[in-house]
Formats: sequence, C-alpha cells, structure tokens
Amino acid sequence: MEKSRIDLPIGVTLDRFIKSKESEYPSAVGAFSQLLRDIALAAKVVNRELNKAGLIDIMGNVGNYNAGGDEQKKLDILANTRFIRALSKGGEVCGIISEESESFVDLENDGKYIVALDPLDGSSNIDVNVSVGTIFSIYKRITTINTALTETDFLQKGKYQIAAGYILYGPSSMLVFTTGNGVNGFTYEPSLGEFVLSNPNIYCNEEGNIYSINEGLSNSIIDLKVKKYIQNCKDNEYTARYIGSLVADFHRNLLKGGIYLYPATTKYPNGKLRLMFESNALAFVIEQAGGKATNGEMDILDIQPTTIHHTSPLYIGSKNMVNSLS
Ligand code: P6P
Repeated sequence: MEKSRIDLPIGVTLDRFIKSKESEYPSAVGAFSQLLRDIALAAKVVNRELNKAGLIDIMGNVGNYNAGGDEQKKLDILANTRFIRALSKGGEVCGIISEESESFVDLENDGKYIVALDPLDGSSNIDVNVSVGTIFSIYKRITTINTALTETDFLQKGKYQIAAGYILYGPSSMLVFTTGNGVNGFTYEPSLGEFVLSNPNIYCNEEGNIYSINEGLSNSIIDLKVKKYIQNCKDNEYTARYIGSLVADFHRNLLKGGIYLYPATTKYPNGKLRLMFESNALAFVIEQAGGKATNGEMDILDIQPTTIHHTSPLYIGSKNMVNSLS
C-alpha cells in the first residue's frame, strides 16, 4: 500500500547535507558551510519577493543599464542587494563581483572567499512570469588576508572555483550546486522554509536531442560551424527549446540532455554571456555532471578573464553534443 504523506520522511535538508559533507573540506572549519547557508537564505528571500512581484510595485525597469548593457529591472537591484547583504553578514566573504555592479565590492573583512554573482539572470522575463535564476561562483581569495583586495582576486579562471551553482525560481524553486564532488539539487519547500534534497548526484546524458538557441540570431551568427550544427539539429528533427532564461534552459538540458548555444554574433562579436557571472559557474556544474562547456575553441573553465565583465561565446550541455560542435 502507498505510504501516506505523514509516513514519508521530510528528506535531507540542505543544512543536514552540508553538515554531512563537511568532512570533505576539513580546512573549511564551517566557514564554507556557513557561506552556502547564506546563499540559500538570500535565495529564500528573493524567492519570496518574486512570488509576490505581480502584487506590489517591484516589477518594471529602473531606467539604468548594467555594465553588460542590459536594462536593469527593479528586481535585478533587489536581488543584488539581498545577496550582497546576506554574503556580507557572515564574514566568510571578503569580496563580491556582480553582473549588476560596475566593479568589485571589497567587504573589508578577513574572509577568505570571493563570490561572483548574476543575482537575477533572465530578468527580462520577470514581467511576463517566466522562470528566472541566480547564478553564483565561489573562489578563494588570492591576495593576503587583511590587505586591500585587487582585481587579481577576481580575475580567476573558472577551474579555480571551489563551488558553484544556481537557484532556479520556477514552478518550484531549486538550488543546484557542486563543490567539486558531483552535483546535487534541492527543491524549496516553502511551508518548511527549507531546501530539501530532491535530485542527488545529477548526471547529464552524454547524448541529447534538445538544442537551445535564439533562432532570431541565425543571420547574425559569425561562426559557420555553428550554423551547420543548427542545420544538423533540424535535419535530425531535434527539439528546439529556448526560454530566454539561461538558468531555465540549462537546468532542463542538464536533466534531460541537450545543448545551449550562445555564439558570437554581429551584435555581440565576443559573445553576450558573462564568463564570471554566468558561464564559469554553469561550466563547473555541467562538467561535474559529466557534460561539457566550451567557447568553441577551449573549455570555459580554462579561459583567463581580462575584465570582470568578460564575455565569451558559450556552448554547454551534453558532452557528445558539445564535442560535435567544437
Ligand atoms: P537573447 C538573459 O539576459 C541572458 O543572459 C540569458 O539568461 C539568456 O539565455 C540570454 O541572455 C537571452 O539572450 O539575446 O536571446 O535575448
């Protein structure tokens, strides 16, 4: 007989999961665990704001543009503020870079971690109630603690991330992250205020038949091999799925197999997506899940950023699909 909900265990909460994994990071002495908890707390707050966005005056634009040229939404600013506040409180993080901030934020403390954030990716979809996400990367500070931070601390290759992940604010909200030992997904249970382990040890199929690209860009794609690849997807009758929120498209392809492509175009000759705020984190996750992420020439995680707002083409998802493109 099927168990009633009463008999079912609540499951492994994020706190319990982090505690159980602390043995993998003896050097973290709990600071790293607290940092993950701070990210989860900020995610809960942003999730709450998004859920009522249609009811209070926090939708729409603020009339500014961020360093990447994206029009800033009120919720971009709200999410940025919430995450920076949550990460500042704990003391584990000494510096933050954000897609929504021109330069780095020095928190002037003796924390040993650096965080790179896209506080609300896909925010152009918010006003039409489509899923959006937060993307984060965690690095160790390079310069000596208690000295002024420099750009060197932030311009690190993605392969030096110690953790990365994303929050998907969707029909149910999820936190998916890696600390270099596989990828785990947690579903938010609002009645408990807890993220509960729902997708342990996520693995991305090496093959897939979903491709995600803005077909409207077809005539402005610079790289001919991308045009040929897209035509090949159509010849094989693959499924085209493009939400316009990277986190949502990435998450679907992670679970079902597939490839997301944002090539260099005449409008974005160096690519549109931000290496430090979007691509590095998702590249770490996909590689830990058995997938692959490149810029068409090299692995995303090996790219040396030249500025904190560095952009590059991004091809990410099922290993064999990305390999057949490169
Ligand atoms: P386009 C959102 O601005 C974003 O960074 C990703 O979330 C999304 O996949 C992409 O840009 C959408 O860009 O040019 O297709 O509107």
